[in-house]
Order: sequence, then structure tokens, then C-alpha cells
Amino acid sequence: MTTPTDRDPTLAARDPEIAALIRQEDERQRDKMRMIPSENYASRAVLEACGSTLSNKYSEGYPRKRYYEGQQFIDPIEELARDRIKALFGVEHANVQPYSGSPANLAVYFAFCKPGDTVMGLGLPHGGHLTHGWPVSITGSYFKSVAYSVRRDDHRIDMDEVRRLAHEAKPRLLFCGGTAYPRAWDFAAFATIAREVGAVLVADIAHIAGLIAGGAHPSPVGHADVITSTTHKTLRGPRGGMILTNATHAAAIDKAVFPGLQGGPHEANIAGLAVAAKEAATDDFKRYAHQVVANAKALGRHLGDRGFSLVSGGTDNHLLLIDLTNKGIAGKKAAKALDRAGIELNYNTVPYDPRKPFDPSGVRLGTPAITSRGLTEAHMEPLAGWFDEAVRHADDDAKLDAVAAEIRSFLRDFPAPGILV
Ligand code: DSN
Repeated sequence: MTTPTDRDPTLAARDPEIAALIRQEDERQRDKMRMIPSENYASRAVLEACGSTLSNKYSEGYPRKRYYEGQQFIDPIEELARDRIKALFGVEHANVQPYSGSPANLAVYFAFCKPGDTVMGLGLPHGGHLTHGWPVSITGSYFKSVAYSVRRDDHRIDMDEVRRLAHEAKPRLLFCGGTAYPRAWDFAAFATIAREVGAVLVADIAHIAGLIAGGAHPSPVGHADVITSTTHKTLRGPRGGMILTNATHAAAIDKAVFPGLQGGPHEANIAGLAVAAKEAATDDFKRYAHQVVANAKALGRHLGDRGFSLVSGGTDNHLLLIDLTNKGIAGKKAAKALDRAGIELNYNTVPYDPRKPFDPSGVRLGTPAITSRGLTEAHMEPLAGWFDEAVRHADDDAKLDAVAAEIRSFLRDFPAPGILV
């Protein structure tokens, strides 16, 4: 007699090669200081929702207005995700279907722009995002784009320049938000400029969504016309995207996501987002969000004490951008050495970088994932020490391996959410 497991084997039995690689990735995530600022650990509950049979279902359309039958359980799931996100951020409307941040932004273009319209955002080399109109992205090819920048001296966004460029270019969309800007965003100031020139203000909060939900960064709600985000960074949800807006723009945004840009929504991830939104509404999560920022500030201070040059002199959020020029090492070489030493981050351009993006002067790191494991300010000094040691001994594999072993052993006391090995 065949058992259900014979008919439908486990992953390990069906495909040991993939199962082994996933297990190795689990172990890697368990054993390393994961410091890519756009990454995190989703909880076991979120991961369970994402790995569920919801993945089998098509549900084009929106709750109660679908093009496929069998939505008895899908509709309440998407409604819960929308309602929880609306409550968490205090917005009138949430679309939780974008597959990720780039599709969320593209849907906003589709909702408000015609090809050839002008858009404005923080330039990529200054910490912006590709989809805010950078030339190599579709958003920079189908739209005219104007980039604002950070000042050379203090690496802060130059709001005078934003105002001047906005008045000259009269953009249809004005983006604020980015991927490598360590300072708080002044959403009110952007809103004033957007109003002056008749632009739609889009706040892309992908990096800081969890900080905003937890009250550790000011919210763009009430300032931005539209808010876009991923769901897997500081928010600690599944991979995905969302668009938040008010009643005025709700219909245009929904139409732009479906049928404008996407087909069937990924309801397993939407269920994961509902779970993450429930988690993010707790006091524990508020403490987490504030701890992320406290850890980043503490780490910045300790790295500064060791002579590392922090872009903008520090951080207000979860990330640090370090210019390694004074250390005589390029960002890529440092990132590879740090990775071997158990500190995973990414090489990154710094503002006005004389080097190329594939071999830039800096590294970018952040505290969302390590804070999810329970690290606090007290742990940032040893972490800065390991960081320094790895950068100073970037050519010494034995030394890097010794640091990695220390980190592995240190992290045993800090179990990572969602990692069962
Ligand atoms: N890839 C994301 C990041 O690392 O910031 C942005 O899309």
C-alpha cells in the first residue's frame, strides 16, 4: 500500500540536491552577521504562509471581483492583508498585489504618467533607486528623468536643489526615498515642493517601512500622494510589494496594478504579508524598530572611533554607508573579505564616487537582520572590532576564517527567526 509520502515525497526525498542547497543556505543565514540593509529574517509564521498551497491559486482581480472561481478563502486572506496594512500605516487604501518594489513603482508611473513625461528622484549614485528614473532602467528610458543629489560637503539631500530642479522641470512624479541614504527623509518639505509644481509626490519607503510602522522614522502619510514599498526589508515580511494611497487615487492605483501591469497576484506572499502586518502591529515590533536604529547609530559610532569614514557622518535609520578610501581598500575587495569573515554586506558607490559601480569606493551595511536576532547596542563594539579586523587583514584568509569562526560561535546565542537548523 502506498502512503501519502510515497505518492508525494518530501523535498528531501524528491530532490535531495535542492533540499541540500536550501539547508546549506539555512546554515549560512544562521552562521553569519547578515548586514545587507535591505535583508532580514522573516518569521517562521510568515515563511509557512509563503510556502503554502495558496501558491496553487489564481485570483486575478480584487477581493469580491475576481476573474476566477474558488476564491472563498483567498478573498478573506487578501482583505486581511489590506486591512492590517491600512491600520498599520494609517492609510485609506492599500494595494498588496505588486510582486515587489519595482513593479509597485512601475504601476505608479502607469497610473499617473504618459511615456515622455518628466519624473524626478534622488540619483542612484547618491542613494536613490533605479526605478526613480535612472537612465538604465525602463523608467529612465520611457520617461524624461531629472536627478537631484546630496551635497558634497555633508551628504544631505539639498532641498534647495530639489526645489530649483522641480520648478525648472515640472515633473509629473516627484520621488523621495532611496536605498543608500542614511538620513531621515523630510516628507513635509518634499510635499511642499510637489504642491508648488503640481507633481504627484511618491514616497518609496521600501527600506524604512518597518521603521515607520514601528514609529522609529517619521511617516510620509499625510504628505505623500502615493507610498510604495517592498515588504521584506525592515518590515520583516515576505518578498513582495505594496502601494498605499488615499481614496482619491485608490481606483487609479488598483487599475494600474491589475490589469495594467500584472496578472495573478501571489496570494501565498500576500498571506505572508498579512501575518507580517499582524506581527508589526505589536509592541515587540515597535521595540524592534527602535532597536534597529539604536544599533545602527551605535555601530556607526564604534566604526567612526576606528577611523571609518561614514557618509553623512552617521545615520538616522537602519543603514550605514562607509567610504573606504582612507583605508586604502576598495569596496568590492572589502566586501569579499568581510563576507569570508562572516559579515555579509554589499559594496556600494558613495556620493561623488570616482570609482565605477562594479568596483566602487564604499560598502553599505545595516542592522535590520541582526536586530531580529536580538543583538543590541552592547554588541556593536565587538562587531565593529570584527569589521575592522577583516578590513585590515583582507588578504589574510586564515585571519578572516578565524573571525568567521568567532562570529559563528557568538551568534549561537542569538537564534534567527525562521531558521530551524
Ligand atoms: N535591492 C534593494 C536594495 O538592496 O536596496 C533595492 O531594490
